[in-house]
Amino acid sequence: MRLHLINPNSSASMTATIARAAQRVAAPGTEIIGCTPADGPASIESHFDDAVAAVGVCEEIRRGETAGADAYVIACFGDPGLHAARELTRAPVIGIAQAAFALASMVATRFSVVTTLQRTVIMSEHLLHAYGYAAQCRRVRAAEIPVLELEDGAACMGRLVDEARRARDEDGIGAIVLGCAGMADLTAELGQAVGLPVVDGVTAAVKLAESMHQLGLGTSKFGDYATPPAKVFAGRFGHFSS
Ligand code: 2AL
Repeated sequence: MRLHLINPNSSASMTATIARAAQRVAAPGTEIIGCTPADGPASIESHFDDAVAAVGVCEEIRRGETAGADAYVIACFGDPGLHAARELTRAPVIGIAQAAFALASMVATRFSVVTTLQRTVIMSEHLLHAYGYAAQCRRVRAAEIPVLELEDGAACMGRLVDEARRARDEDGIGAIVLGCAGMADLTAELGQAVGLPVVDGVTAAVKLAESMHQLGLGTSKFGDYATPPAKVFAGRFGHFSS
């Protein structure tokens, strides 16, 4: 199985970190192909970053369709471009936020999210409502760590542990969801420090993608995930014309 792991931001070193975490949990027959968009923001920490990154994600799906991808993971906690990406393929497309919420809701009735910057909290809250998990999430907390600082995991661990312990002690929860793909390699250490199940969306999404592939479950082409109507795109989006 060829799993295209799309890091929607343009930081290749972060793609490598995410791909290593994915490879550690992947089944022997799963090939993880880390993809970094050529164009886009270095990190995704605002609605603007999210909107621009979504185009890069769509471009990576189009590339993946030519390369023979069997499944895609969108490895940013805002799930940028998820619905658009699903329109462009019959393969499963998993967003790490939706994957993490799904698994967290099966190990605990209540969970909290520990994410990066306070300004991204609303983005996670919007997704919780959109996906139907708002009732199970007690709180989305920010550790005030810029995304690219996560590349030095040791320097961030103290702030993440402090926020996760506050969630454990104050929120009445049974599990914690990590709110950034760049936290994927810190999951086990955080779980040990906090003593609760810690759900990372990257690894959750990889295992869900493998399950869907094995079950023969792809993205429906019946309804709104059908291929978008052919039309002309102007200017620098001309390559989307069909
Ligand atoms: C993220 C993420 O997962 N990747 C990125 O660039 N930004 N999420 C976040 N909450 O800041």
